[in-house]
Amino acid sequence: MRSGPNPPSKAGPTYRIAVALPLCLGVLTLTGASSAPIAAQGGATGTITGRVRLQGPAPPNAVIRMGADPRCSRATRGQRITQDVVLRSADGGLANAFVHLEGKFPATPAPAEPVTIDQHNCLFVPRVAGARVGQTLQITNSDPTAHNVHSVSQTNGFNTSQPKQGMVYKVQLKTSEVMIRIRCDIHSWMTTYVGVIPHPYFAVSGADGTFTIARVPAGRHTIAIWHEAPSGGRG
Ligand SMILES: [Cu+2]
Repeated sequence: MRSGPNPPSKAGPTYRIAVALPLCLGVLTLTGASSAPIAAQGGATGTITGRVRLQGPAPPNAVIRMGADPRCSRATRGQRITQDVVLRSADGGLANAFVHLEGKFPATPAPAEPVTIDQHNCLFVPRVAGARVGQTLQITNSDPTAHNVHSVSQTNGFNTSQPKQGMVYKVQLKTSEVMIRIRCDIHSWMTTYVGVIPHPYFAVSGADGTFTIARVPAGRHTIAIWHEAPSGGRG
């Protein structure tokens, strides 16, 4: 693990981080943002970029058998659908890590647009998402079969059926939570996770493991990284 600032640019300092995440929760402390030149700018912000990497080979993802619902089987015929718990790029990048800053930040309004999750071909898409406290989560059933969205959460709980294609469910997320697990009670293999954060400083790592958190206030920050793998998706 290493961290450190690049020379400040017009857009603000950029921090590049390489994180080795051997399939466990990782917490990275980023230092350097509190250096005098940056603090002296007053109100300065910077961009944190990083890459979550998995050392060693990725464990195999289980194949999903959709035979319990012929409509799901038809939609995915000829495809090898897997439970994409660990997605590792050829050079070690780990996708679907939820990265967020810890600590308190000045209050800002949540975005008016919702965070969207689709149920497509009997899978939740995306598998991992992030949202603000107060933001709306919108879940759509795009399949010609019945789904159900059941949040396994104490404070952001919901459980509703979506029996028809095209149905849309909206819910306002009330409290911070890392992570809400949402499942479909009809199709046991369907799982998605949503991290709910009281500030805008979070990201989900992409296919190559990279992430970007923009407009971060100058200072010393701690980054927390969550990944589904420790519980094997059965949390
Ligand atoms: Cu379902």
